[in-house]
Amino acid sequence: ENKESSSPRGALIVLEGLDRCGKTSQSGRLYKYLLEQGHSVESWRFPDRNTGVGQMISSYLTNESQLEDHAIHLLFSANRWEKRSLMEEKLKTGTTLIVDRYSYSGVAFSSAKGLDIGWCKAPEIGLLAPDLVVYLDISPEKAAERGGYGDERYEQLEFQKKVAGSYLALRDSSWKVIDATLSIVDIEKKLREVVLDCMMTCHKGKPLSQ
Ligand code: DGP
Ligand code: NA
Ligand code: NA
Repeated sequence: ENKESSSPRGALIVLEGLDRCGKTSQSGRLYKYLLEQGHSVESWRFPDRNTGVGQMISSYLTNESQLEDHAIHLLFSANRWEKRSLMEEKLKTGTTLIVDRYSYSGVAFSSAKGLDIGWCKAPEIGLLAPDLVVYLDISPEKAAERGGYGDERYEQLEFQKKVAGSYLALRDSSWKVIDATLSIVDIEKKLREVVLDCMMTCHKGKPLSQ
């Protein structure tokens, strides 16, 4: 029997939410936990600021450069495309990926600027489909209270309100929504539950899709 095709694949787990919803620290905690449990797992994030495209995105986000709204949208998307083949390879060889932001951020943030939602979705077609999307739910007002926003371009209450509306429109019944105002430990517990359940389904042979 072919070893590679019979070994269980990894799961593509995506965390989404407004800025300061706690996504980044929860993905770190989840990563540590899965590693300790002996799983093959990696923690990823988008934008990945380490690539050439990622550096252009980073200077846009820190207001060091200006880019037309459609142009930056396509760069964010390109940043996901440039990691696609590595992503597929990792998943197929059994590594679970915990990904902090993905295509949904792309669509939510750009459509919040008023770009057509269909146009926003188009460049994401053909990227790998997540096995699980977890949305850490917090109101824009509560998020803004959390130690204040940094200096980055999108970290403003009025804009985050629009992003929240976009996420609400994007959500479907497959998303797992976790109340991001619960304690860190309670969020972590709920997150582990939905993630372990998803990993089990992937191990059982649920195919990877686009
Ligand atoms: P983060 O590194 O997670 O703080 O993300 C940086 C900021 O960029 C954050 O405000 C969310 C936003 N963002 C992430 N992905 C995309 C995307 O694909 N398109 C747009 N327009 N914004 C994004
Ligand atoms: Na941010
Ligand atoms: Na973040």
